[in-house]
Amino acid sequence: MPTTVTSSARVFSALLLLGAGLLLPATASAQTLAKVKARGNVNCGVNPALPGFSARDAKGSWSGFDIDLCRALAAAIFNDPNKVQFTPLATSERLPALQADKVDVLSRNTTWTFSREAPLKLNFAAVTYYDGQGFLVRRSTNATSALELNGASICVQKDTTSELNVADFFRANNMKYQLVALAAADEVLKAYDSGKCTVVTSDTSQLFAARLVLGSPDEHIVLPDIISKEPLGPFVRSGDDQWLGIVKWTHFAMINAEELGVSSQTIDDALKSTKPDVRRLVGTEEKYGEQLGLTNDWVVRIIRHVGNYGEVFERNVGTGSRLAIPRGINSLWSSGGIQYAPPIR
Ligand SMILES: N[C@@H](CCC(=O)N[C@@H](CS)C(=O)NCC(=O)O)C(=O)O
Repeated sequence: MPTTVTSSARVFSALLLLGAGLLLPATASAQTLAKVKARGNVNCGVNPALPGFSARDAKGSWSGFDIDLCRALAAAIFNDPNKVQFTPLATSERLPALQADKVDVLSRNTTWTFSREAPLKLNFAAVTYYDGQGFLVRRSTNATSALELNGASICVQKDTTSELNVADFFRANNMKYQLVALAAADEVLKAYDSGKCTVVTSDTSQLFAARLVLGSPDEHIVLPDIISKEPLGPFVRSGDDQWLGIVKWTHFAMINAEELGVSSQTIDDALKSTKPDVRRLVGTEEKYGEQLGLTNDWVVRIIRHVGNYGEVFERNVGTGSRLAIPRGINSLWSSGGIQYAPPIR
Protein backbone atom coordinates (compact mmCIF):
# COMPACT_ATOMS: atom_id res chain seq x y z
CA MET A 1 0.00 0.00 0.00
CA PRO A 2 2.60 2.61 1.02
CA THR A 3 4.33 1.93 -2.29
CA THR A 4 1.17 2.83 -4.19
CA VAL A 5 0.75 6.05 -2.22
CA THR A 6 4.37 6.99 -2.87
CA SER A 7 4.18 6.26 -6.56
CA SER A 8 0.90 8.13 -7.05
CA ALA A 9 2.41 11.05 -5.11
CA ARG A 10 5.35 10.89 -7.48
CA VAL A 11 3.11 10.81 -10.50
CA PHE A 12 1.18 13.76 -9.07
CA SER A 13 4.28 15.87 -8.48
CA ALA A 14 5.62 14.91 -11.90
CA LEU A 15 2.34 16.11 -13.43
CA LEU A 16 2.57 19.33 -11.42
CA LEU A 17 6.08 19.94 -12.69
CA LEU A 18 5.04 19.17 -16.24
CA GLY A 19 2.09 21.54 -15.87
CA ALA A 20 4.33 24.28 -14.54
CA GLY A 21 6.79 23.62 -17.35
CA LEU A 22 4.02 23.93 -19.91
CA LEU A 23 2.53 27.00 -18.27
CA LEU A 24 5.70 28.97 -17.64
CA PRO A 25 6.84 29.56 -21.22
CA ALA A 26 3.26 30.45 -22.17
CA THR A 27 3.07 33.27 -19.59
CA ALA A 28 6.60 34.43 -20.31
CA SER A 29 5.91 34.51 -24.03
CA ALA A 30 3.12 37.08 -24.22
CA GLN A 31 4.74 40.05 -22.55
CA THR A 32 5.52 42.52 -25.30
CA LEU A 33 1.98 43.04 -26.64
CA ALA A 34 0.62 43.47 -23.10
CA LYS A 35 3.38 45.99 -22.33
CA VAL A 36 2.78 47.88 -25.57
CA LYS A 37 -0.97 48.05 -24.92
CA ALA A 38 -0.44 49.25 -21.33
CA ARG A 39 2.04 51.91 -22.46
CA GLY A 40 -0.16 53.03 -25.32
CA ASN A 41 2.51 52.96 -28.05
CA VAL A 42 4.99 50.78 -29.91
CA ASN A 43 8.60 51.67 -29.15
CA CYS A 44 10.44 51.24 -32.43
CA GLY A 45 14.23 51.34 -32.79
CA VAL A 46 15.07 53.16 -36.04
CA ASN A 47 17.90 54.68 -38.07
CA PRO A 48 18.52 58.31 -37.02
CA ALA A 49 18.75 59.50 -40.65
CA LEU A 50 18.53 57.44 -43.81
CA PRO A 51 16.48 59.24 -46.50
CA GLY A 52 13.62 57.10 -47.84
CA PHE A 53 13.95 54.57 -45.04
CA SER A 54 13.94 56.59 -41.85
CA ALA A 55 13.92 60.38 -41.69
CA ARG A 56 12.54 63.22 -39.59
CA ASP A 57 11.15 66.44 -41.10
CA ALA A 58 11.55 69.94 -39.68
CA LYS A 59 8.53 69.37 -37.41
CA GLY A 60 10.06 66.19 -36.02
CA SER A 61 7.64 63.88 -37.82
CA TRP A 62 9.13 60.54 -38.98
CA SER A 63 8.62 58.93 -42.37
CA GLY A 64 10.18 56.21 -44.50
CA PHE A 65 10.05 52.57 -45.48
CA ASP A 66 11.29 51.25 -42.09
CA ILE A 67 9.12 53.80 -40.27
CA ASP A 68 6.01 52.49 -42.03
CA LEU A 69 6.51 49.03 -40.53
CA CYS A 70 6.36 50.65 -37.07
CA ARG A 71 3.26 52.61 -38.12
CA ALA A 72 1.64 49.43 -39.47
CA LEU A 73 2.16 47.75 -36.08
CA ALA A 74 0.60 50.73 -34.30
CA ALA A 75 -2.31 50.70 -36.77
CA ALA A 76 -2.88 46.97 -36.19
CA ILE A 77 -2.76 47.30 -32.39
CA PHE A 78 -4.29 50.74 -31.74
CA ASN A 79 -6.03 51.65 -35.02
CA ASP A 80 -3.73 54.68 -34.95
CA PRO A 81 -0.46 54.81 -36.95
CA ASN A 82 0.83 57.65 -34.76
CA LYS A 83 1.00 55.61 -31.58
CA VAL A 84 4.70 54.97 -32.08
CA GLN A 85 7.61 56.17 -30.05
CA PHE A 86 10.65 56.29 -32.33
CA THR A 87 14.03 55.62 -30.75
CA PRO A 88 16.91 56.60 -33.05
CA LEU A 89 19.76 54.11 -32.69
CA ALA A 90 23.32 54.23 -34.01
CA THR A 91 24.58 51.17 -35.88
CA SER A 92 26.63 49.78 -32.99
CA GLU A 93 23.89 50.28 -30.38
CA ARG A 94 20.90 48.90 -32.34
CA LEU A 95 21.12 45.21 -31.38
CA PRO A 96 22.20 45.79 -27.74
CA ALA A 97 19.27 48.24 -27.34
CA LEU A 98 16.81 45.57 -28.45
CA GLN A 99 18.44 42.95 -26.21
CA ALA A 100 18.26 45.34 -23.25
CA ASP A 101 14.50 45.86 -23.74
CA LYS A 102 14.92 49.53 -24.67
CA VAL A 103 12.71 49.03 -27.75
CA ASP A 104 9.91 46.59 -28.62
CA VAL A 105 11.10 46.05 -32.18
CA LEU A 106 14.07 47.09 -34.30
CA SER A 107 13.12 48.35 -37.79
CA ARG A 108 16.43 49.73 -38.99
CA ASN A 109 17.98 48.45 -42.26
CA THR A 110 19.40 45.47 -40.41
CA THR A 111 20.53 42.31 -42.18
CA TRP A 112 19.32 38.88 -41.12
CA THR A 113 22.36 36.72 -40.45
CA PHE A 114 22.98 33.56 -38.46
CA SER A 115 25.03 35.28 -35.76
CA ARG A 116 22.32 37.86 -35.06
CA GLU A 117 19.69 35.27 -34.06
CA ALA A 118 20.47 32.44 -31.56
CA PRO A 119 23.77 33.85 -30.21
CA LEU A 120 22.11 37.20 -29.44
CA LYS A 121 18.76 35.70 -28.34
CA LEU A 122 16.98 37.65 -31.06
CA ASN A 123 14.58 36.63 -33.82
CA PHE A 124 14.40 38.06 -37.30
CA ALA A 125 10.73 38.53 -38.25
CA ALA A 126 10.44 38.94 -42.04
CA VAL A 127 12.39 40.20 -45.05
CA THR A 128 10.81 43.54 -45.83
CA TYR A 129 13.56 44.51 -48.31
CA TYR A 130 15.92 42.25 -50.25
CA ASP A 131 19.12 44.22 -50.58
CA GLY A 132 22.75 43.55 -51.54
CA GLN A 133 26.03 45.34 -50.97
CA GLY A 134 27.42 47.67 -53.63
CA PHE A 135 29.91 50.45 -54.25
CA LEU A 136 29.48 54.19 -54.77
CA VAL A 137 32.14 56.10 -56.72
CA ARG A 138 32.51 59.44 -58.48
CA ARG A 139 31.25 59.32 -62.05
CA SER A 140 34.50 61.04 -63.09
CA THR A 141 36.49 57.91 -62.18
CA ASN A 142 34.86 56.23 -65.20
CA ALA A 143 34.77 52.96 -63.25
CA THR A 144 32.24 50.46 -64.59
CA SER A 145 32.83 47.48 -62.28
CA ALA A 146 33.92 46.74 -58.73
CA LEU A 147 36.68 44.58 -60.20
CA GLU A 148 38.41 47.82 -61.25
CA LEU A 149 38.78 48.93 -57.62
CA ASN A 150 42.16 47.29 -56.94
CA GLY A 151 44.20 49.51 -54.62
CA ALA A 152 41.25 51.81 -53.76
CA SER A 153 40.62 53.40 -50.37
CA ILE A 154 37.16 52.36 -49.24
CA CYS A 155 34.96 53.95 -46.59
CA VAL A 156 32.65 51.69 -44.64
CA GLN A 157 30.65 51.87 -41.45
CA LYS A 158 31.83 49.84 -38.43
CA ASP A 159 29.76 47.05 -36.89
CA THR A 160 28.00 46.26 -40.15
CA THR A 161 27.82 43.27 -42.45
CA SER A 162 29.31 45.66 -45.05
CA GLU A 163 32.64 45.69 -43.22
CA LEU A 164 32.84 41.87 -43.32
CA ASN A 165 31.67 41.47 -46.93
CA VAL A 166 34.10 43.98 -48.41
CA ALA A 167 37.01 42.07 -46.86
CA ASP A 168 35.69 38.80 -48.37
CA PHE A 169 35.20 40.36 -51.81
CA PHE A 170 38.72 41.79 -52.08
CA ARG A 171 40.31 38.63 -50.68
CA ALA A 172 38.35 36.38 -53.05
CA ASN A 173 39.36 38.50 -56.04
CA ASN A 174 42.97 38.85 -54.92
CA MET A 175 42.72 42.63 -54.86
CA LYS A 176 44.25 45.13 -52.45
CA TYR A 177 42.39 47.92 -50.69
CA GLN A 178 42.72 50.32 -47.85
CA LEU A 179 39.81 50.34 -45.41
CA VAL A 180 38.59 53.51 -43.71
CA ALA A 181 36.13 52.20 -41.08
CA LEU A 182 34.08 54.90 -39.36
CA ALA A 183 31.45 54.83 -36.64
CA ALA A 184 28.65 56.91 -38.19
CA ALA A 185 27.07 57.33 -41.60
CA ASP A 186 27.74 61.08 -41.75
CA GLU A 187 31.44 60.46 -40.99
CA VAL A 188 31.56 58.02 -43.92
CA LEU A 189 30.07 60.58 -46.30
CA LYS A 190 32.29 63.40 -45.01
CA ALA A 191 35.39 61.23 -45.49
CA TYR A 192 34.33 60.40 -49.06
CA ASP A 193 33.44 64.03 -49.80
CA SER A 194 36.81 65.28 -48.58
CA GLY A 195 38.75 62.63 -50.53
CA LYS A 196 39.87 60.47 -47.57
CA CYS A 197 38.46 57.56 -49.57
CA THR A 198 37.40 57.22 -53.19
CA VAL A 199 34.73 54.57 -52.67
CA VAL A 200 31.84 54.04 -50.24
CA THR A 201 30.55 50.54 -49.71
CA SER A 202 27.23 49.69 -48.06
CA ASP A 203 23.83 48.13 -48.80
CA THR A 204 22.84 49.41 -52.24
CA SER A 205 19.63 50.99 -50.90
CA GLN A 206 21.76 53.03 -48.52
CA LEU A 207 24.04 54.13 -51.36
CA PHE A 208 20.99 55.49 -53.21
CA ALA A 209 20.12 57.39 -50.03
CA ALA A 210 23.74 58.57 -49.65
CA ARG A 211 23.76 60.03 -53.18
CA LEU A 212 20.96 62.36 -52.14
CA VAL A 213 22.86 63.55 -49.10
CA LEU A 214 25.99 64.34 -51.15
CA GLY A 215 26.09 67.79 -52.75
CA SER A 216 25.46 66.85 -56.41
CA PRO A 217 23.87 63.39 -56.63
CA ASP A 218 24.51 63.12 -60.39
CA GLU A 219 28.26 63.24 -59.87
CA HIS A 220 28.15 59.86 -58.13
CA ILE A 221 27.16 56.43 -59.40
CA VAL A 222 26.36 53.08 -57.82
CA LEU A 223 28.37 50.39 -59.65
CA PRO A 224 26.29 47.47 -60.96
CA ASP A 225 28.07 44.77 -58.90
CA ILE A 226 26.19 43.29 -55.93
CA ILE A 227 28.65 41.43 -53.70
CA SER A 228 26.41 40.03 -50.95
CA LYS A 229 22.91 39.07 -49.84
CA GLU A 230 21.41 41.58 -47.39
CA PRO A 231 17.93 40.49 -46.40
CA LEU A 232 16.71 43.45 -44.33
CA GLY A 233 13.82 43.54 -41.90
CA PRO A 234 12.66 43.85 -38.30
CA PHE A 235 14.14 42.00 -35.30
CA VAL A 236 12.49 41.18 -31.96
CA ARG A 237 13.75 39.52 -28.77
CA SER A 238 13.38 35.75 -28.81
CA GLY A 239 11.00 34.04 -26.37
CA ASP A 240 7.86 35.96 -27.29
CA ASP A 241 6.12 34.00 -30.02
CA GLN A 242 3.03 36.20 -29.96
CA TRP A 243 5.00 39.39 -30.63
CA LEU A 244 7.15 37.71 -33.28
CA GLY A 245 3.90 36.55 -34.91
CA ILE A 246 2.42 40.05 -34.90
CA VAL A 247 5.52 41.59 -36.50
CA LYS A 248 5.96 38.92 -39.18
CA TRP A 249 2.25 38.69 -40.09
CA THR A 250 1.99 42.47 -40.31
CA HIS A 251 4.54 42.35 -43.14
CA PHE A 252 2.92 39.25 -44.70
CA ALA A 253 -0.52 40.91 -44.56
CA MET A 254 0.82 43.89 -46.53
CA ILE A 255 2.32 41.59 -49.16
CA ASN A 256 -0.87 39.51 -49.40
CA ALA A 257 -2.93 42.70 -49.68
CA GLU A 258 -0.87 43.87 -52.65
CA GLU A 259 -1.17 40.45 -54.27
CA LEU A 260 -4.97 40.50 -53.84
CA GLY A 261 -5.29 44.08 -55.11
CA VAL A 262 -6.31 45.40 -51.69
CA SER A 263 -4.91 48.91 -51.15
CA SER A 264 -5.69 52.02 -49.10
CA GLN A 265 -7.84 53.09 -52.10
CA THR A 266 -9.81 49.84 -52.40
CA ILE A 267 -10.13 48.79 -48.74
CA ASP A 268 -13.85 49.68 -48.53
CA ASP A 269 -14.63 47.53 -51.59
CA ALA A 270 -12.53 44.74 -50.07
CA LEU A 271 -14.80 44.76 -47.02
CA LYS A 272 -17.73 43.93 -49.35
CA SER A 273 -15.79 41.32 -51.33
CA THR A 274 -17.12 37.78 -51.77
CA LYS A 275 -13.67 36.37 -52.62
CA PRO A 276 -12.59 33.90 -49.89
CA ASP A 277 -8.92 35.09 -49.83
CA VAL A 278 -9.95 38.73 -49.50
CA ARG A 279 -12.57 37.93 -46.84
CA ARG A 280 -9.98 36.12 -44.70
CA LEU A 281 -7.51 39.00 -45.17
CA VAL A 282 -9.93 41.70 -44.07
CA GLY A 283 -11.50 39.58 -41.33
CA THR A 284 -15.05 39.32 -42.69
CA GLU A 285 -14.41 35.56 -42.49
CA GLU A 286 -12.53 33.64 -39.73
CA LYS A 287 -10.95 35.17 -36.63
CA TYR A 288 -7.26 35.45 -37.42
CA GLY A 289 -6.76 38.80 -35.69
CA GLU A 290 -7.95 37.43 -32.35
CA GLN A 291 -5.54 34.54 -32.72
CA LEU A 292 -2.71 37.09 -32.75
CA GLY A 293 -4.08 38.97 -29.72
CA LEU A 294 -5.49 41.72 -31.98
CA THR A 295 -8.92 42.55 -33.40
CA ASN A 296 -10.22 40.74 -36.47
CA ASP A 297 -10.02 43.92 -38.58
CA TRP A 298 -6.23 44.21 -37.92
CA VAL A 299 -5.38 44.12 -41.64
CA VAL A 300 -8.07 46.68 -42.50
CA ARG A 301 -6.44 49.03 -40.00
CA ILE A 302 -2.96 48.48 -41.49
CA ILE A 303 -4.06 48.96 -45.08
CA ARG A 304 -6.30 51.97 -44.37
CA HIS A 305 -3.66 53.87 -42.40
CA VAL A 306 -0.41 52.74 -44.03
CA GLY A 307 -1.19 50.89 -47.28
CA ASN A 308 -0.10 47.61 -48.83
CA TYR A 309 3.54 46.67 -49.47
CA GLY A 310 3.60 48.15 -52.99
CA GLU A 311 2.17 51.47 -51.77
CA VAL A 312 4.76 51.66 -48.98
CA PHE A 313 7.62 50.81 -51.37
CA GLU A 314 6.60 53.32 -54.06
CA ARG A 315 5.84 56.17 -51.65
CA ASN A 316 9.15 55.97 -49.81
CA VAL A 317 11.83 54.57 -52.10
CA GLY A 318 10.23 53.66 -55.46
CA THR A 319 10.82 55.13 -58.91
CA GLY A 320 8.43 58.02 -58.22
CA SER A 321 10.27 58.96 -55.01
CA ARG A 322 13.50 60.93 -54.58
CA LEU A 323 15.50 57.73 -54.14
CA ALA A 324 14.09 56.28 -57.39
CA ILE A 325 14.94 52.65 -56.62
CA PRO A 326 13.46 50.19 -59.13
CA ARG A 327 11.27 47.56 -57.46
CA GLY A 328 13.59 44.81 -58.84
CA ILE A 329 13.71 41.63 -56.74
CA ASN A 330 11.36 43.25 -54.24
CA SER A 331 8.54 42.81 -56.76
CA LEU A 332 5.96 40.21 -55.81
CA TRP A 333 6.80 36.63 -56.79
CA SER A 334 3.81 36.81 -59.16
CA SER A 335 5.54 39.70 -61.01
CA GLY A 336 9.02 38.23 -61.30
CA GLY A 337 10.37 39.22 -57.87
CA ILE A 338 11.01 37.25 -54.68
CA GLN A 339 8.61 38.96 -52.26
CA TYR A 340 6.37 36.09 -51.26
CA ALA A 341 4.17 35.75 -48.18
CA PRO A 342 2.53 32.66 -46.71
CA PRO A 343 -1.25 32.74 -47.03
CA ILE A 344 -3.55 33.98 -44.27
CA ARG A 345 -5.76 30.95 -43.75
N1 LIG B 1 22.50 46.09 -43.35
C1 LIG B 1 23.80 46.23 -42.76
C2 LIG B 1 24.23 47.68 -42.65
C3 LIG B 1 23.34 48.48 -41.75
C4 LIG B 1 23.87 49.85 -41.31
O1 LIG B 1 23.90 50.15 -40.13
N2 LIG B 1 24.26 50.69 -42.25
C5 LIG B 1 24.80 51.99 -41.94
C6 LIG B 1 25.39 52.54 -43.22
S1 LIG B 1 24.39 53.70 -44.12
C7 LIG B 1 23.77 52.90 -41.34
O2 LIG B 1 22.59 52.64 -41.39
N3 LIG B 1 24.19 54.00 -40.75
C8 LIG B 1 23.34 55.01 -40.22
C9 LIG B 1 23.84 55.63 -38.96
O3 LIG B 1 24.67 55.02 -38.26
O4 LIG B 1 23.37 56.71 -38.65
C10 LIG B 1 23.83 45.58 -41.39
O5 LIG B 1 22.77 45.19 -40.89
O6 LIG B 1 24.91 45.48 -40.80
